[in-house]
Amino acid sequence: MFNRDWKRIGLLLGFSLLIIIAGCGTDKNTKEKASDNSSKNDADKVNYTITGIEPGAGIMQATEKALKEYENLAAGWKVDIASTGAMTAELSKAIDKKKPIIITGWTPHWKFAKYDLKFLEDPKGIYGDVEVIKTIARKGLKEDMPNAYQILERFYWTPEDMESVMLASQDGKSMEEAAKEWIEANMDKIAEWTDGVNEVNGTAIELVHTQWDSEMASTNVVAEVLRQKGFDVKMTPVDVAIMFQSVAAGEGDAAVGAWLPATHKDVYEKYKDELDDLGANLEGAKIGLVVPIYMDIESIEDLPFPS
Ligand code: PBE
Repeated sequence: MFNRDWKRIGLLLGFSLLIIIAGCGTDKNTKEKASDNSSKNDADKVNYTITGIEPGAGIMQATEKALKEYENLAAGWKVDIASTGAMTAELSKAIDKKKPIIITGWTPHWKFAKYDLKFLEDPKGIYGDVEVIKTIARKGLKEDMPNAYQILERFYWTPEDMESVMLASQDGKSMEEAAKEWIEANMDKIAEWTDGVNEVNGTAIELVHTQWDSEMASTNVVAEVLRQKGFDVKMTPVDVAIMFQSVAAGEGDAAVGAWLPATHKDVYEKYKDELDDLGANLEGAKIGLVVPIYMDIESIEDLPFPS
């Protein structure tokens, strides 16, 4: 009697376990299918198109490379050349409607504070790893303007510092105003950069910079610190390639927006012997393909082949 009952319970248990396992199996298969379908649907909806930014950006060059080197992308994906403003407008529209979108994205940038976004994994390493933003100067600046050089060489801040300036400007302040306010609130940091640096009387210095928010923030902060030491600072907006070329040619005095070792690799390699590399002014930058977290995709490799 005892034995028979246990056998029955055992049988029942075994049977239910089987059902559970089978259930899990089915569940998993349907889930996988659903996910395949949803990434296919998403890809159809975005027309197999990545929303890009300005053609001169390092991230656009990397994306062209990704479009060649990932088989699935090479099979017919495209990147839209646009502007950062158009890209963030598209992003905001998509997120409002919970629609799919794939952008060329980077951090530090306010979009990560404003929206829930994720980088797609990049198993081929096309977009590089976490990188730094470097300060570069023309050869001879150290001798010609030792005071400015010292400040430029010491300029170092965190992604959070940069983000707070970018967010203040995003909230409607001019970048110059946002930079001034950040400086007032961070006099201890400024003191580290300027300690022992002599004031000058109107020496002219030219900073060349790209016009992304990150570089508008850093360049405005450094420009203001230099102004407070008596420099007459000119800020010249240029393209990535011109930023390096101008500093290498000794036309621009310095720049604080060199994203390395990945984003600006090619142009840096071209000019590195003709310029002075002052090292990182920020650590923890990154570029890649970015999507809203509600999209069911984790890796560039899993973007579907166009059919
Ligand atoms: N960015 C922002 C630039 C550098 C700063 C990542 C869009 C780029 O060259 O790609």
